[in-house]
Amino acid sequence: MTLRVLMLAALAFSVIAPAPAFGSGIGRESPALSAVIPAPATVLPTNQRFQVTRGTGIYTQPGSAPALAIGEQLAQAMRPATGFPLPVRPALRNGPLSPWPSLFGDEPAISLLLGANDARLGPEGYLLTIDHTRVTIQANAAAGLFNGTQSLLQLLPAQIDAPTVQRRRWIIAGGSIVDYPRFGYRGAMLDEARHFHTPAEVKRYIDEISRFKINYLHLHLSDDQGWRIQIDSWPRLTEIGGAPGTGVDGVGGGFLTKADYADLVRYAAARYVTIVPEIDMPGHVNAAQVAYPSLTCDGVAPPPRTDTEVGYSSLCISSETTYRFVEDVIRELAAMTPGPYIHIGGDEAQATSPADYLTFEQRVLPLVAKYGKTAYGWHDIAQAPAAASAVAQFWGTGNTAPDLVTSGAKVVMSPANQTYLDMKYNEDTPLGQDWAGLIEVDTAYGWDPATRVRGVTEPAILGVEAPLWSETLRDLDDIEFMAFPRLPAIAELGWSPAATHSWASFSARLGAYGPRWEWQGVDFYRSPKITWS
Ligand code: TNX
Repeated sequence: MTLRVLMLAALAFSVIAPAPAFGSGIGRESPALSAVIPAPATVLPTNQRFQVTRGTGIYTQPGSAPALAIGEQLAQAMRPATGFPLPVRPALRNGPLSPWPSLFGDEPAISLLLGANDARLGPEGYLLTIDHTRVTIQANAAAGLFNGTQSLLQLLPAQIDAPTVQRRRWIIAGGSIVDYPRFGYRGAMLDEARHFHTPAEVKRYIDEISRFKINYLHLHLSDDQGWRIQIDSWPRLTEIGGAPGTGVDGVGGGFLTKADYADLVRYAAARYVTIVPEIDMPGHVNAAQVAYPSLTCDGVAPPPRTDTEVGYSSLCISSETTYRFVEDVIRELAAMTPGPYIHIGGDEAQATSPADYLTFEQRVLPLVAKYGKTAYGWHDIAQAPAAASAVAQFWGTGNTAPDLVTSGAKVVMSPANQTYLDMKYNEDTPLGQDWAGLIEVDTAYGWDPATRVRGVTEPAILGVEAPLWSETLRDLDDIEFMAFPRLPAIAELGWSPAATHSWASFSARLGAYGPRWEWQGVDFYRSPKITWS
């Protein structure tokens, strides 16, 4: 009773508290409910609208620490620009059909509730309903709530991403969204080997990709130039392979300690992104051989390399030292990785004979399972029968891959001429390569994962991934310029139902997204294919 009176007093105070001087253009810049990238499965607008005010609270599923954490993340995303307190508290009452979250009666509220108990949604889907009194996100699991909050943020005016208070009204279009992913794996890959990117840069990239419901970040942690992850049983890998000057052109260097890696895993998990570590083998191992000459067949250390050639190094397939090394690395990686996958590379092994390649993969693929993880590799691994229980990442440019079709492996689609974020946009792009072609944003968007490779159909496909190789990319601005706006195109192919696929719709939504990247300080490519707001 007393509590109720106090609450009413608080509500009254919030009503009479001095209102901020709002600017003109009320509601004008609120996106339509259909503005979200990637496109939701179903969008049903109404003519209602919800206004976030100084009195708005965020209410979360009682007893759920993840829901409370997601509520706090949502509040943190909304506080700087609104200047509102947006208190986050567990809801008192709730139910899947009648979410009634608040202590305050009909105070405007945003509620994040679990127990949606809706089979369509799976673990990552959500229902978002918006009317004039409340915004409700319901999901079966926390990942779905997080995804719902990412959609909600895109429904606020673009200024929501501004770092300082913006005087305007925060109106959200009314209606409902039912949303869930087409594929469970929607990845981005970052090459840490060619140029090392610091944990702070990787975190920022995680922030940027998770806005588009990307749920895996694949880190390419070793290559000919450098070795970027601490392995206790082979310490020279990072002492030498991560030393200053080990980046392409002798620039940079560095590596992740186990503590750095654990911190990244945690940071990613809080954004519902799972880290997939890759150690590339049997090729792309020059840095490891510089550190440990016993990994060559003749025991002679090769010179360190900071050029961008590929296909010249190979582990010694007939040597037991090789397998001791590989097993140590896989064991340590598996122990530090909570996610289900360990990526063992397997691409461009031109310095390994075909017979040796098969011998190697037949022996190494099962080692990943031995340490409780699913083996994942570039599509070349599909030649090995042991790849039947693995995941193979298609990185070709053609539309055939016979080994992939017969192998039984699950497939992640990364066709190089559509998803490679290190390809130039056009001939004049100052960064990037062009061996797989020039990739404008319409090319990145213009394909279907389920028809891309003959015989690899929807049931075999785990998802899509957009790799970003970093031979030419040094800092976060470079990464952002190559990833955006192409990464959202790949995210939409992975998330949205095929029936929603429309360049007209996507390009319009992308154009309207531009101001968000500007407020976020993301250095995106202003593609001439898009009419930017
Ligand atoms: C090919 S695609 C590679 C990488 C390069 C990339 C540059 C693949 C599996 N291997 O070693 O960095 O091209 O675009």
